Amino acid sequence: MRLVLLGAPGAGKGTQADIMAEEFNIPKLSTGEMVRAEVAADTALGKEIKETINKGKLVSDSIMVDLVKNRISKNDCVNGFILDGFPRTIPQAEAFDSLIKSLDNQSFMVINFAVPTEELVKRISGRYTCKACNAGYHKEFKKPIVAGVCDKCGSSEFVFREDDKPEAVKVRIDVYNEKTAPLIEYYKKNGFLSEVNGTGTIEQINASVRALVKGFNSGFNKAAGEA
Ligand code: G5P
Ligand code: MG
Repeated sequence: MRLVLLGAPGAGKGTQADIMAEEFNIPKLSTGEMVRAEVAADTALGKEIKETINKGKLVSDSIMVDLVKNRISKNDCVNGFILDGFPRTIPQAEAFDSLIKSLDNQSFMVINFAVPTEELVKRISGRYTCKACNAGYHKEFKKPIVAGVCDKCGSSEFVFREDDKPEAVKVRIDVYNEKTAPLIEYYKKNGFLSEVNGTGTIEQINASVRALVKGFNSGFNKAAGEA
């Protein structure tokens, strides 16, 4: 299964990608995590893009397309993957279409999470992640089972994202509206788009995502069987 998750900053892409990746045993390819890892490791690329990311702006299309191309060519992607945060501009979507065509032209599903801006800000302002394993939490919506201890790895060190500061969040939302929101129309036109009302609990949104994926997979298997 190939799944592309679209949505504004804080819409829940990463949260749902983690759940679905575990359930389907396919990797989550988060371009945000990829670029943050470059910054944390202080690589040449990390140095080049650090300021852009921290200010809430987009990294260039050519860098992002190369990162994704490389990542998708790895063996663990042969049975599918979940893209979280890519594509994010029309040129990235076009490059992704070409990449899929050059691979095997197998269809993919796009799910867009629609969440009102005030809710996005609430989600982002309460978010924190485990420093050791990157598991995501929220002060109100997703607390660890044992306070102060990561559910996944037991670490007690947590971090906040530099680009979750209010000035950068405002830029990220503006950039989303200008560059990424047009992808909704792009994928509507080619018929790949499904939409989820992203307001609710994580479990409620997950139930909607699962229902859509189930429908897509059964249609896909039927088509494959008929071919
Ligand atoms: P990222 O890392 O892709 P954004 O801005 O697209 O960053 P972000 O902020 O990571 O997206 P998300 O993944 O959609 O948001 O949201 P999330 O973390 O799952 O959820 C947010 C919070 O709400 C969490 O605390 C969670 O617990 C809670 N929550 C989640 N779901 C629900 C729900 O259903 N209900 C409730 N009540 N709560 C919920 O990109 C970062 C930067 O990297 C660069 C750019 O600089 C970008 O700004 N970058 C790229 N640049 C160019 N092109 C690309 N393709 C790029 N990709 C990354
Ligand atoms: Mg995310």
